Order: sequence, then C-alpha cells, then structure tokens
Amino acid sequence: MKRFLMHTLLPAALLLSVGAVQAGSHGHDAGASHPVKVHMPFVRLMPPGQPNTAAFMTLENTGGKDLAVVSAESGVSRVVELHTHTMHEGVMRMREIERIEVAAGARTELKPGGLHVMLIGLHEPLQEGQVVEVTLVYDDGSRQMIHAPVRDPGDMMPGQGHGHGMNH
Ligand SMILES: [Cu+2]
Repeated sequence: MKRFLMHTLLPAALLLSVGAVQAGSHGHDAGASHPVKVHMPFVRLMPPGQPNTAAFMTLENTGGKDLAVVSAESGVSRVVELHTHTMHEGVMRMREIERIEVAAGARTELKPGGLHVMLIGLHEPLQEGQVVEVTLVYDDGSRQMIHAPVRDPGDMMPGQGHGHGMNH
C-alpha cells in the first residue's frame, strides 16, 4: 500500500509544479493577486488605416504601498508607451511620460484626453470586440496582464464609465 501511494503521488506533484511555472510565466496568477485592481479596460477602435491607438482603464491601488506603472508591453503594436495629454497654447498634445503613479488607496484614471497606454505601429488593424493583451510593469518589478476589449468610442455614453453592466 505504501508503495502504491508513492507511485500515484509523484506524477501529481510533477504536474502541479509544471502548472505553477506556466501560470507564473504568463502572469495570470500575479494579475489575480496584484494590489492594483484594473477596472473597465478598453482599447479605442480607430478608423481603418490608423496605425496607432491607445488603451484606457482605471487603476485602483488596494494595497498600502504607493506604486507606479513604469512601462507597458503588448504584442499588437511595434511600440508601447505611457502617454499623457497636455494643453499647449490651446492645443491638446500627447507626450510620453516616465511613469503613471497609483498612490496607495487611490485610483488613477487612464481616459481619452488624459493618461493612456499608447499602442504605436499596430501590426494588424484591430477589430471591435477583439481582446488585446497589455502587460503593465510596475516600479516594484511586478507585472500585470490586462485583457482590454476593443471598443468604438462612439458607443460610450457619458456615465457608462461606472458600474460593470457591459453585457452587450
Ligand atoms: Cu498617446
């Protein structure tokens, strides 16, 4: 009986360790337990031929330590940058920034006209409803994968930014 147990437990243990490595390398576990919760992520649908777009979301730091996003990665575009908008002589302009702060207990909104994750040089045109994977890299070295559906900004009504009633 003892011998039988040894043989059945060993493959199970191997299976578990392989599973853990795979989950870690894809960042799914890290995302689920990350102190920053991501609300309402989306990527803006652009007209055909537009090579660039942006990802938006609300970041909520539920932990006790200030964090900042210091870079982002995605397979859909050649370059991924952190951007903000600034007003210059009455004209709205985008510029790259080093970090997006998410203070402990606070929310940081990435939204049209403000902070965003810029996707530059799309490899293929994005389709509405397609889910784009974006990985956020924080200043503590943690990585968090976001699944952001592509949405037409025209579908977004004022006030839809709150709640989670996105069933259609
Ligand atoms: Cu931008």
